[in-house]
Amino acid sequence: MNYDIIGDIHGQYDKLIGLLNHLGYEETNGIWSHNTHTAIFVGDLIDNTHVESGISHIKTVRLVKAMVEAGSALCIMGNHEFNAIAWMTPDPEDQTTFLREHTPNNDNQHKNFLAEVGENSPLHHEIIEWFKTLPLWLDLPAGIRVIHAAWIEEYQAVLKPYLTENNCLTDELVIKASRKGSAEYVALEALCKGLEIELPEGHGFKDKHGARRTGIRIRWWKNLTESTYKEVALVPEDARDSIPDLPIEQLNLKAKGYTGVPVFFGHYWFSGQPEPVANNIACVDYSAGKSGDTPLVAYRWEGESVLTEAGFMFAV
Ligand SMILES: [Mn+2]
Repeated sequence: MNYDIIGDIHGQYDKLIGLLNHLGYEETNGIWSHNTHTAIFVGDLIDNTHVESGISHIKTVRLVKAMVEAGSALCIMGNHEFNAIAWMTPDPEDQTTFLREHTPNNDNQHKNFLAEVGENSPLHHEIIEWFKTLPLWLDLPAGIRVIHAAWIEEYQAVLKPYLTENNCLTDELVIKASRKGSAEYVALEALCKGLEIELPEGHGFKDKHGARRTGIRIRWWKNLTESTYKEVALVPEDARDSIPDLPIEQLNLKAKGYTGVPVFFGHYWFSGQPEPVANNIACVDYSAGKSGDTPLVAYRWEGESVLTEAGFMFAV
């Protein structure tokens, strides 16, 4: 099997059409497909804080859903699809609230999607029901794996008892994974949002909003037991000098370095020239969600066990 693994779209419909054309997909009766390749979407189809002519949440979801239903694509769940489900699911313990709180911050991330589909409309319900059918990860017989942010088997094992046989969420897991601090919450956060660790006492950095932070997102694919904070930190370049070049102290490390078959993920808003982060690991999110000409990126996989820069494709 040949697969095109496509990064986070965040409603950028025009970029999606541009990429599908570039990859040689064709539209027949409203459904995009390719003769020899199957598309795989890594999640985060929705949520863009901008309103622009090239952005359409509805058209993006409809296009991907039609491909999945026709068998020309697979799609997994991103953190934004999970959030969308939790946003409209009443808390069974307090029916006046929702599993994802309707706070101003949460609303800000989601409001453009809600405005487009019409909150609580039949279309909104239809889309959320479809999101619930998206698996959390794919482990394909052809020899590739796909997850939204981080492939960490210890956390996958935590969720496995609450997943369907196709690795989709059950209603029970949507509730459990919405309870801050629960094992299921921690596991889902890690898989869909990546690993974070605390810096040693007294260390911190300024994020892009100028706020001081003491926790860092990390390169989960590195062997953390042999790395320093500075080596694994995923922080803005101008913050890197603030990160200590000290061995990582945390004892409950989940990531010992990934050594399996090729794994693809999105989520990280990478920039620059796309390239694998290791022979068997590649991120396909190069910030297509941003305005302007940041590309929607795909990796065209044709059976290789060593991933290469040449495998990345995007319309320029
Ligand atoms: Mn994401």
